[in-house]
Amino acid sequence: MVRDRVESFLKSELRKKKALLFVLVDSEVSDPGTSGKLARDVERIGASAILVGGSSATDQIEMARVVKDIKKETKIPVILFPGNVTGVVPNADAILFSSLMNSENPYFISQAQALGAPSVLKFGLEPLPTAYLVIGEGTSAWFVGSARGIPFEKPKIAAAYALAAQFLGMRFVYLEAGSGAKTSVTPEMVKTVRRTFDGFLIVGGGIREAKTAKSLVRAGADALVIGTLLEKGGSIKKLRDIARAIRDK
Ligand code: 1GP
Repeated sequence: MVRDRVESFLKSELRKKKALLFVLVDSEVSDPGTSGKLARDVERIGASAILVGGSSATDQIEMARVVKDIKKETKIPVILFPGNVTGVVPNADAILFSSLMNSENPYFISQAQALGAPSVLKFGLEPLPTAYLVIGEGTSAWFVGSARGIPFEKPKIAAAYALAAQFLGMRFVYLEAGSGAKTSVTPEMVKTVRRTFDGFLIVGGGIREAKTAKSLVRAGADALVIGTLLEKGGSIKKLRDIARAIRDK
């Protein structure tokens, strides 16, 4: 029933590429009818997965429609990226089954997960056990998730959370600067987390330049998430540059 197809796929991709590109589609920002085309474009560029969700996406009907549109157009996995129980919808391949470990509200650490888990099972979504760590302050993820943001200049704190996540059996860590963040997580933080955490390390928030992407991968990121860059008819060309910069071993 619960399989590990997506996790195995990501691992096999990682054997071929230096790092993977995940594209985030916020179902409430994407224009209706365009998500399928966007998915096709990003698959061609070499994205390994499409994430659907985000902390401000709450309309389940819209989200389910976007997932269906994307599934029709692509072969790469569609992975839900829920900000709440409303982020659990059918027809996706997997879900970042995340605990916002540095939230001040237990709801985002374990209660939403308990409320959402039965639907994850019912919809046959593959749960990818993820420690979601919010870095810095002032973003939607930080506000909505009641996070006590880990300061950008405190990489050891992030590493301690990542190690705790590993001890708890989580196989994914997501270092999140927040969608549209002014600056991304620092390579220094990625490097410090990489030294202690040996699972799959995802980094996202505020990545807009190939140069930044490259430095994060060099520091040890396994996958980068790009969202805002592509919103509102954003730049596919820039995404292609990023994909090239992080792909080659
Ligand atoms: C947000 O990490 C993702 O959850 C992507 O961030 O929108 O800044 O690319 P951007």
